[in-house]
Amino acid sequence: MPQTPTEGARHRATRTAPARPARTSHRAARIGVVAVAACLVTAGAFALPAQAASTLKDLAGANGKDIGFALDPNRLSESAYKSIADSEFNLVVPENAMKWDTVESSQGSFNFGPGDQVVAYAQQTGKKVYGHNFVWHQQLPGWVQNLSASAMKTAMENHITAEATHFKGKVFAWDVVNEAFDEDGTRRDGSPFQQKLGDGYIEDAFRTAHAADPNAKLCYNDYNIENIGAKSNGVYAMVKDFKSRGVPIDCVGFQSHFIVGQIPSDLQQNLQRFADLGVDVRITELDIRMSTPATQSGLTQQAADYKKVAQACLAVTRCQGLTIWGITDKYSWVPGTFSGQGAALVWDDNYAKKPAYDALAQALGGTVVTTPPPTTPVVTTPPPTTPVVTTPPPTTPPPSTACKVQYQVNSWNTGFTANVTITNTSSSAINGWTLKFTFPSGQTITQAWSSKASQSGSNVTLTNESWNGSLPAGGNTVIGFNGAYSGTNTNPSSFTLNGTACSLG
Ligand code: 9MR
Repeated sequence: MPQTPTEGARHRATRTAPARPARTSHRAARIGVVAVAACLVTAGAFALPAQAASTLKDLAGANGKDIGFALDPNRLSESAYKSIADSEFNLVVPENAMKWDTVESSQGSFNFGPGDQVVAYAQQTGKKVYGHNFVWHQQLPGWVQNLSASAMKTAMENHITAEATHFKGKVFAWDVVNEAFDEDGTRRDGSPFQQKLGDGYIEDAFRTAHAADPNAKLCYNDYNIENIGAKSNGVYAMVKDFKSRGVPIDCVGFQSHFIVGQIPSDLQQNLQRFADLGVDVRITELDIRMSTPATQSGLTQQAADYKKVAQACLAVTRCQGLTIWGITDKYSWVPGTFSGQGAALVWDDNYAKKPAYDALAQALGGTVVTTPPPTTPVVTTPPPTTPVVTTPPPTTPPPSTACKVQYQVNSWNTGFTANVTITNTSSSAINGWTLKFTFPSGQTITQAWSSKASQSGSNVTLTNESWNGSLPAGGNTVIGFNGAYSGTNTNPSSFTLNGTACSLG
């Protein structure tokens, strides 16, 4: 089937195709915003999306989803980059550090240094590492391309075995094969693996990776497969075939290099049909580009688009999360590939949050704070003849703590991330809180965020930070921590807040 202009426009592999203008007009986007703004004004409310207190990591974690970014370890020396990387994400993907040209630029000589740096950073900051990638026709050293068929098969198997073995237990999932399909849904003719080894190389790659690291999740990753169409149908047929024959495939990555206003309307449906084959799905390389310089309406449309993508993933149980292909527009791959386009990420060139940040946070459940309309104070002046009655000062009832705790955990190997939502279910505000619980199976906290943690034996005490100590009646806060365990990771069965037992839920 012929390549559609939309598909061609979405990715740099077809960068000669002119990028189509966004389907949703800027005018439509403006009307949308005005309508929302008018509605908020009418209700006497203002929106503080994304509540300064919650990071994307807190919010995604509370939904049991990963929120990742493509990391260039060389950028960590920049404090603004590092501070966003540290606080906003619970997963990293090495943007280039684990690709073939870095890892094995000459045959049999392995350089895991850059990948090790990514792993070390992830371990220090409590993030999972998603490996990218073993087999791809790009960033592939010339020596591989020049091999005979049988030598290439051996080289591919050796490469996968060496890399999977080196990172075993440190990388929880891998893009085993990347971008192996053409736009018409057939195997990519331009891949040297396809040319020399034929269709069977993909299956061989998955079986080899599984033999080297049986615990790693093994994924197929591609672009322009986010909609239901010729290309995604080709991948779908392969996954279905693999599942029916027991080829070890666990997941499919949808890169999602989008253009503003062109998020496929069937994204969720497409993710779901893959999930229904019995694989996990994931948005793996999200960015949403526009013509530069960015306009306000472009940024507004982009925010709506980021939200749509997050909502599609949230709506699919097997969608493991979203990974954004970088942090700041300053270092995105887009302008270097698509001339005149960029501004595709969530932080701008100066690391300021773009509207897309709040939109993502809201999609992930960030609170919108609404303030009731101001009520006109009723001034009552006592009539002059009324005798002055001295009323004793009202006695303040002792503050009652009633609370609900939701404990959500995401475990891997011997580590886990827990997100704990504390809700004040009483009718008065709580000012300052201490949450206590006991770990039932010897877990230890290695790093906590949004609270101060201390642990004595199995007893854990978490106290509020200065910014989340006040919980209005009905209000909540999400805190989290990483931990280590061995054997089982049983959830704590009860929690107290300021000494009072909380309900669970
Ligand atoms: O972002 C990556 C960029 O730094 C590299 O120069 C480029 C090389 O082709 O690869 C970029 O990442 C790609 C990813 O590995 C696979 N999907 C498409 C991404 C954007 O090109």
